This record gives sequence, structure tokens and C-alpha cells, in this order.
Amino acid sequence: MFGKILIANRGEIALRIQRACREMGIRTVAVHSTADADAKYVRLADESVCIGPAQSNLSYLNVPAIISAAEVTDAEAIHPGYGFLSENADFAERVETSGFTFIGPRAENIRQMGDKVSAKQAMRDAGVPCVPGSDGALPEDNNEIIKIARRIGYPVIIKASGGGGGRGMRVVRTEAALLTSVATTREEARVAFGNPTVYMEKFLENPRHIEIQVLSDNFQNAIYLGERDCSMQRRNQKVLEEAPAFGISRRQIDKLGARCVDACKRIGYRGAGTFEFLYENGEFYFIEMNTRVQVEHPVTEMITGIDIVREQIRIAAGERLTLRQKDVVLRGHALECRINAEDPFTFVPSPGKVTGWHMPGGPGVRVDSHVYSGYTVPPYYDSMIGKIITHGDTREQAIARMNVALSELAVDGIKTNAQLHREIVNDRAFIQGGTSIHYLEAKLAELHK
Ligand code: MV4
Repeated sequence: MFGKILIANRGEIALRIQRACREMGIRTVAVHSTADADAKYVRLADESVCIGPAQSNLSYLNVPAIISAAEVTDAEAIHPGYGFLSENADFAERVETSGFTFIGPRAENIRQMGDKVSAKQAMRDAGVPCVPGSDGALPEDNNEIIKIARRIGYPVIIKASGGGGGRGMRVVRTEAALLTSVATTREEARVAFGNPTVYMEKFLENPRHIEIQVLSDNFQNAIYLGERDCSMQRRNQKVLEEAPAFGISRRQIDKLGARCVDACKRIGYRGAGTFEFLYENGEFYFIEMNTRVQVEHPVTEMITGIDIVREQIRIAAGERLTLRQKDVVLRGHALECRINAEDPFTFVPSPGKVTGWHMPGGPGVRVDSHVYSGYTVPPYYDSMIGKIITHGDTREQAIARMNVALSELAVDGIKTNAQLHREIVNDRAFIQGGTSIHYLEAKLAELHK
């Protein structure tokens, strides 16, 4: 096992990774920008290195500074967390060629999944169900593009291969709009991602977003840890996640999970990963794979009892998965509310000093946050300041516990989205379960009428 790990991230996930390391007896190195010098995870780390000024480009995305920090502190491995450099294949490669272990997949798999056309190709080859589409990049020839769209049937969606997470997409509803839409998406993709490659899919009008968590070691062992429903979102930002997904049979999830596990073995995947699917009319369609630990990983931890970050570290250290698929037993239901420092009406970030911070507790309540009373939320980074996770024997109990937790939560000095969460967990359609990816935006539009 590693003696020392450098955590190349900030905020709640830096603290989450540090907690796993400390439990495992691994020393930790925090790297931080000047804006995060007083952060809780910096103080709690065995060592810390300032890697640059507040601006992410000069600190948390500063590869030479991070590698140097690992060198001067003699760290053996680097955990990238989520966001920042976590899905940067060049960074993963640099970490390894500099003599450190990257806690994540091989660079080759990060690159493969970062390119959405090659990701889909790999999944189709592995027997993972995909959205019907162009089966590869769109050709240059306009007549060919028109033919492909006719075969798929309108509406279609044009997506940038270099995009993902909702960036670089355009829905096309008529043949009249097709070619200009393809040209515009290509041009935007060239500018945004340096890659004009686009592909086409059938556009699913009202799906749910369901994802499968996997763990895979270096020895052809892979397991899936059930699914999460991440449909409650606004502008491609997840707001509330849950596990398991309401109303989907275990039989169908198990079948899908087995395809994901097969795919991991086939591509030689290593570490934690997430297969993202759209779910509509009882069918799953693969869209993308994430090669990092995700913000919403705690809901899976709560229903499986498995520490995903610990497993990431064990796998990176070359240990075998000790868990078999039969050891993965789902128990109860979990919810996660992402608490953001933002204006509850405009959603504009609301950084500043937290003058009061009162966290909920009690049975089945977990809070993952780096914030403390007196902490100043810097304006330079993502506005998420913590997550409240509740677990219960049933979905109803998890919701009831979230209701109590949200009533106990008090954040003074800055604005947060806590009230939005209180409204969601008391919403009729949410309580019923199974709302689509468009539900929250429709509800907000109704509220603001
Ligand atoms: C889609 C889709 C409908 N049909 N693909 C957006 C994020 C990116 N991961 C994929 N996205 C979508 N792809 C087809 N063929 C609808 C979305 C989509 C979405 C997906 C998941 C979660 C939130 C979303 C919000 C808007 C659109």
C-alpha cells in the first residue's frame, strides 16, 4: 500500500479522499491555491503545498506545479478527485511517466472515453445497449448525413465527439434544419474542443438519467455497485441524486450491470467508473462513461456499505478486488442533496463568509462538506459547498430523513439552494418517483410564472 498520497483537488472531495487515506494509515499531501490556504483539508493534511494563485488555470490545473509538489513531498500516488485534471489523459500520463501512480484508469481508457465516438464504439462492441445513431463520426458528404438522419428518424441530436456532459449538442427536428445544425455544431466543436468531429443519435424526448457504478482491478475482476438516478437536474447540473432508481426492476439492472462489467474487462478498465444511460420506455441507452469518482458516489456507498474511494486507492496500489459480485448487497435507499452557495432565485453563485454553519445529524444522515463556521467560500471555483446524504430502509424513510435534515440545516452569511431542496423533497411527483431529466426545469418554470 502507498505510504503517502497527494490529493490534487480542493473542497469537499479533497476532504473525502483525505478521510479515506487517514483511515487506511496513508499520509496525505494537500495542494492548494492561495485562495484555499485556510481550508480545513489543508490544515488536516500531513503536509501542504501552495501550487499557485486563486485562478484554477494557475493552480488546480497547473500540471508542472502539481508534479513538483509530489516530487518535493515524496508522494507515491496522486488522487485527482472529480473535475479539474481528473479526466485529463495527458495528466494521467504525465503522473505515471514522472514515476507516480495515477489513482484512476490507464490514460488510454481516459482518452478513449473522453472521445465520445470512440467510447460509444467500444461500448457497442462490448454489447452495451447504445442510443441508435450514426455508429461513428458523421461523414462530410451532405447526402450521406441526410440519409443517416432519415434512417434514425427525427428528432435527432448532433453531438460533438469532444464534448460530453451536455456541452456541444444540438437537437434537430426537421430535415430543413439538419445541415446548418450539423455545420454549426461542427464549428462550435472545432472552437471549443479543437475537434470538429460530430455524431448523430435519435433524440430521446423525456428520458431519465440512470448510471451504473463499476469497480475494476488490474486482474480482470470487475463488479457493479448498482445504479443511481441523477434525473433531478438543472442546466446539466445535478441537484439531487438517489439510489436505487425508483421503479426499475433488479432483474433489468443486473442484466445491464453485467454488460458494463463485461465492457470493463474487455477494455482493460482499472479503478472506479460510471456508465451513463438514458432510460426511456423501459429501455437503457448508453451515452457516456465517466472515468473518475463522481460527486454522487455517496448514495452508492450508503446502499452498498462499500467505500468507493478506498477501493480506488486499493486498486491503484495493485491490490485485487476482494469483493465479488455476490458480496454486493443493496440495502435500503439513499438520497443526496447538493448544497450550493447560490442565489435561490437566479442561481447566480453567492460566495462570501459563512457566519453560521449548523449541520444536521442523527440516524442515516451523512454530511460531506469542508465548510466550517467562519469559512469564506471563494468566488473562483464551483459553488457546491457540501452534500447532505440520507439513508433509510425504504425510499420513504430516506425522504423523511432528508426532510428533517434539511429543516436542521442552517447556513448564515451566504445564500444557498437549501430551500429548493426542501421544495423538491416535498414535491408530489418527486415523492411518487421516476421523474425525468426535464422535470425540475419544468417545475421551476411553473413556479416563476
Ligand atoms: C441526449 C438526450 C436525449 N437524447 N441524447 C446531456 C448531457 C450529456 N451527457 C447527454 N445529454 C443528453 N443526451 C439523446 N440521444 C438528452 C440529454 C440531456 C440530458 C441527459 C442527462 C441529464 C441531463 C440532461 C439534460 C438535457 C439533455
